[in-house]
Amino acid sequence: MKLLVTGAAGGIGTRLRQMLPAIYDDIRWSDITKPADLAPGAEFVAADLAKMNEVEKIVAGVDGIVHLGGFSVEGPWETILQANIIGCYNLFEAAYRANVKRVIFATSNHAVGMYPRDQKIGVNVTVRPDSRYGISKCFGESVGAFYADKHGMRVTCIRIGNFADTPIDKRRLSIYLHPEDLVQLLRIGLEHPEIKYEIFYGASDNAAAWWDNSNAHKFGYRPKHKSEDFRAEALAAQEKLPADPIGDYFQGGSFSSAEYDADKR
Ligand code: 15L
Repeated sequence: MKLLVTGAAGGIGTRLRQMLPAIYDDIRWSDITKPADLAPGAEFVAADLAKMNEVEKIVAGVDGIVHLGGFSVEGPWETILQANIIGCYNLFEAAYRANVKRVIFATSNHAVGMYPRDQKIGVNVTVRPDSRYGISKCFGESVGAFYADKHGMRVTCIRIGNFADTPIDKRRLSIYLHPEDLVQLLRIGLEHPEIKYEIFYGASDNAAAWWDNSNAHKFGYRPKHKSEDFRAEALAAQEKLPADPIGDYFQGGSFSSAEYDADKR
C-alpha cells in the first residue's frame, strides 16, 4: 500500500518517520516545509493544506492516508480555520476525488475536553470541545463520518491523548499514549477489513483512564504500555506545576481552563 503521512515535521510525524518505514515500504511524507532530518531517499512533497491544488498533488496515487497535519494546539481562529477546518476538508475531499480507500484522522482528546474527569466516556458521547482547536477536531470527525457514510471511504478517527514516551504529569497518567501503541492503532485503521467509520481513543493501557476504549479493543487493539509504570515520577512532576482548579476538573486540563469564564456569566 502506498501511504501518505501529513504533518511529517510535527512531533508525532517525526517519530513516525522513524517507526513506519519498518512496516510500510512506500510512504510519501508531507508538511508545509521539509523536515531538516528527513531520511535520505524518503519521498517528501510539500503542501499547504489550505490550498486545494497542493493537497491534490500529495494525495495522488495513494491508498491510505495518516492525516496528522494542521495546527496541533489552541490558536487564533484564523490559524485554526486555515489549517484545521479548510485544511481538513481539503484533505478528505481531495482523497475522495483521488479514490483513496482509507484515511486515519488524528483527532484529539480536546474534542471531548469539557467532560469532567469523574465521568468515564466512550466514543458515542456528544462531543464537548474545550477550545477552538478542539472544535476543529470535532469538525474533522464529522467530515470523516460524511465521507465514510456517504462515499464509502474507510475512516478511523483516533482521539489522541498525550503522545509521549512517559506520562509527564497527573493528567497525562489518564491520557498517555506510547508511540508503539499509536502505531498499533494506525495499523488497525489502515488494514483491518471491518473498518468503516470508527473512533478510537489514542491511549495506552492506563489504569487512571477516563475513556472506555472498548471499541478499539473490539478491533484487536492490545496496548503494550501503561502509565502506571511511571506514576511516582508523574506525580512528582505535577507537584512543581502551578495550581489550576478549573483545568484539574475538566479532562482537557489547561485547554479547558484557558479563557474559561462560564462562572462569570
Ligand atoms: C493535543 O491534542 C496536543 O496536540 C498536544 O500537544 C497535547 O497538548 C495533548 O493534546 C494533551 O492534551 O496533552
